[in-house]
Amino acid sequence: MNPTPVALTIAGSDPSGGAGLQADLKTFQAFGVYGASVVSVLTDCNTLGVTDVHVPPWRFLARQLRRVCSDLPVAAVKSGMLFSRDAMRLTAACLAAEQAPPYVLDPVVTTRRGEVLVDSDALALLRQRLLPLCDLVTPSMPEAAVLTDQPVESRADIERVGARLCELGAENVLITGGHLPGAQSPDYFVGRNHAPEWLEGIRIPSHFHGAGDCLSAAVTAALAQGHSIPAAVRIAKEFLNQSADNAEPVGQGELPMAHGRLARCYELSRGR
Ligand code: PXL
Repeated sequence: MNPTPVALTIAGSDPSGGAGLQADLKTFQAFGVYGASVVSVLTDCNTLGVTDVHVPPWRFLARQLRRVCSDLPVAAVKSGMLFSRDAMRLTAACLAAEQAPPYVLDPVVTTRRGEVLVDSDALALLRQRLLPLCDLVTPSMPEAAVLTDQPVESRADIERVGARLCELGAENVLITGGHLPGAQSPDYFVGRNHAPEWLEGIRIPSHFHGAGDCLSAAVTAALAQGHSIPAAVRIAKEFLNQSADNAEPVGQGELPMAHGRLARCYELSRGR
């Protein structure tokens, strides 16, 4: 019998459980993938927003990374809210190793409400060190705008900054189009070896908490299972649609995704 694949998230903690490493672990679980989590930062956050951030000492993060990576056979890694320069530097050092597993970079730098989730001096490091290391980067439109320093409001803007993110070193880019006006909510997928492609989708008219985390975690889980990047992107998009469709208002603000109730996706991803 094949052992259960292991996926690692290096991410922030969301105590309300809808975003951050908690969302990642729930998503890994839904795929039947064993989830490990290294905590980069702690947030004071719920479905209504983020009010505070606590950064643990960098040595503690370094120790967590060493302990987990020297123990578990990690088959795929994602990073989420790293926040600080130190967390980015340590993540880059960990992923620059020769035998590093596939790496999905969720560039968590801002929320839909405009809350800033990155230290002001850390953005350059994200661009310079992490983008060139990743196999896939998964920005929302506002995140793509921050990363490229260009406005992202239309499909044409998305196509332009998608090419720019490849130039900056990303192997593959998936920009989510949830902030486009209208009834459609397409995602744009482009890679160095992948012709640009719009993955069409219908907007589900709610505001979600942790949707981007769920998407990048689902890609990571599918990669840990051995899928190619294009296949993992398709599986993840389907997972996201289902978890959005099944989302319920658990708290008083945005809807957390329904990661936990989607065991069927796991079967889908294994069957492909
Ligand atoms: O969804 C972005 C995000 C990622 N990580 C953490 C968060 C949030 C948004 O609230 O709190 C820890």
